[in-house]
Amino acid sequence: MSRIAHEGFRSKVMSAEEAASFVKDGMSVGFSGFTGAGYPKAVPVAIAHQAKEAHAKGEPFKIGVWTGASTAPELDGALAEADAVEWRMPYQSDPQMRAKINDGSAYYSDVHLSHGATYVAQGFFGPLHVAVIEVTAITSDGELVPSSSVGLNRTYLAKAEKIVLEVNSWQSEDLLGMHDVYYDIAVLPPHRKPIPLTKPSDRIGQTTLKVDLDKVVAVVETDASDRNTPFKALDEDSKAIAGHLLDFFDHEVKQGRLPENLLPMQSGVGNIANAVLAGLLESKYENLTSFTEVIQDGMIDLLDSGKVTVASGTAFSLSPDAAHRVNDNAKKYRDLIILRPQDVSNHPELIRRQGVIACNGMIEADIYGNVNSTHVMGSRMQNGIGGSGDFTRNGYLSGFVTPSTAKGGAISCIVPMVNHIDHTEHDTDYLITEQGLADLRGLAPRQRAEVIIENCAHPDYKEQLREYVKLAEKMANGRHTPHDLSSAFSWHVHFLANGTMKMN
Ligand code: 0RQ
Repeated sequence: MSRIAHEGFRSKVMSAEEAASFVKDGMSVGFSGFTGAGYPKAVPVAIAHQAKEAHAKGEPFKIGVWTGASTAPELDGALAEADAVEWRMPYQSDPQMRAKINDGSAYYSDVHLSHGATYVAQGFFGPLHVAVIEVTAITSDGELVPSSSVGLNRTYLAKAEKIVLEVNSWQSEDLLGMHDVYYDIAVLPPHRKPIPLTKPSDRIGQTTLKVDLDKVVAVVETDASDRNTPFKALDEDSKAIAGHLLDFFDHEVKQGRLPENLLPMQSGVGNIANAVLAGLLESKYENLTSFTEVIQDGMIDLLDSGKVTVASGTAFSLSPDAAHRVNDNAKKYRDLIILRPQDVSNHPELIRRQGVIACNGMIEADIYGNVNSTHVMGSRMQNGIGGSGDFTRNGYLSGFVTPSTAKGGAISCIVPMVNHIDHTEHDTDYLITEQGLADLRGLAPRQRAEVIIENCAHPDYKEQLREYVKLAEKMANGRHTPHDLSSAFSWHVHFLANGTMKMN
C-alpha cells in the first residue's frame, strides 16, 4: 500500500532529478538527517549531479547545507565531492565534507545543536529557500510521520519557502507513535513558556509533523536504508573507561548524591560513548532512564535487557544489525523510545531540571580541565561540538571520556593547554581515561592539574606534564592557573614537526 495517503501529496510525486531542479545556485537548503539517520537518500545526490553539470559548463553551483547533525555519503559526501557546499551547519562527520572544510573550500558554522531551531526561525542565517525532508509516510489528513530522526525538521518545514519530501518505505511504518513533536517551543522570545517535561518518558507534543501542502513542490519515493556504520569492537581501554565511570556512580550513590537508579543519562557519539553504555549493561544498575540525543547500539541493548526503561532522544545512530532489529521491532520500541525535535532533546531547561548525567567523548583535555571536542592540532576540524555543549553546560554531573593517547601513543590526550576550547574548566566535573578518573568538583586549578596528571595521563607523558607544571609555576605571572605561555602549545608544535608529542 502506498505510504502517501493524501491525494494532494500523491499528485506531486516525481523523480529525484525533477525535484532537485527546484534547488538553484546560491540557495540555502535545510535537509533532514541526524547522525546518519533519517536523511534524504535521493534528492541530495541529484543536486550534486546538477552541481557537477553546472561546473562542467563553467557555471557556479554552491548551496548552503543546513541539517540536523551529521548525515551520510549520499548527502554530505555527495555534495562535498561535487564541490557544491558554500556554507554548512551544524555537526558533521563525513570524511569528504571534513576535507572540504579543512581545505577551505566550504565554510562551516559549528553551532550548538539546541540553538539551531531558534537561529533558523529568527533568520540569523538568512532565508531558507528549500527544505528536503525524509518521512516515513504521509497521513490521510496531510501530516508527516517522521522517520528515524526528527532533528530540525519541524523548523525547516515551517521556515522553508519550498518543500521537497522523500517518502522512504525502508523505514518501518510502525515508527508512527514513536515521535513527540512539541510545537509550543516554536514560539519565539519574549513569548515562550516553560516546557512541561519533567522526566524522559513525558510526551508533550504530537506524533506527526505539520506541513503546508501549498509549499510542497515535490514528493519523491525512496526505499533505502540509513547509513548504519558499525561500531568498533569493545577494547580493553573502553572497558576500563566504562569501569571507572561505574565506580564513580557507585561512590556517588553511596554518598547519597545520586539515587539508586542514577539520574537520566546522556551519552555522546562515538565508539567510547557506545562502550560506556555496554558497561552499564554489565552493571548492577536497574530502572535507568536516558535523556540524550542519539540512540546508539548500546542503548538498544540496555532497553532490550530492561535495564533502561525509557530513552528520549532526537535520532538513532545504529550499526546495520541494530538498525534492522529496531526496524523489524519498531512496534515494541515505540513504547520505549521517544524521538523529539533537537531543540527539545537538547534543551538546557530540561537537562538542568532533570539533573542529566552528561558523558561525552573528547579530543583532548588540558591539565586544568578545559576540553577540546572538535579541533586537531589547532586548526583542523574533526566533527563539531554537536550537543556536547548543550549537555555539558547544563548537566548535573558533566564529564568527558577518551583513551589517554591517540595515534598509537604519539599524541597525549592530556596536554598543557588545549589547542581549542569547546568546554571550559567551569563545566567539567570529571575526566576519564583508561588510566583512571579525575573528580574535579570543588578543586582549584592547581589541585586539578595534580589529579588530572596523576589519574588520567598516560605513564609515557606523566613526567613531561609534571615538568611543564614546574616550568609554568616558575614562569607564570600568577599562581592561580600557572602557564608558561611561550611553551603551552609546544606539545602540539612538536607533534606537527616530529610526528610525536614525546620530547625525549
Ligand atoms: O582519528 O579517525 O583518523 O582514526 O580522532 O577518535 O578515538 O575514534 O573517538 O569515535 O569516540 O570520537 C571527540 C571525535 C571522539 C567525538 C570525538 C583522533 C583519533 C581518530 C576519532 P582517525 P576516536 P570517538 C552528542 C555529543 C563532539 C560532539 C559530541 C565527537 C579520531 O566524541 O565528535 O560530543 N565529539 N557530541 O585518532 C588528535 C587527539 C586525538 C585525536 C583522538 N588528542 N589529537 N587526534 N583523535 N584524540 C552527539 C552529537 O552531538 C551528535
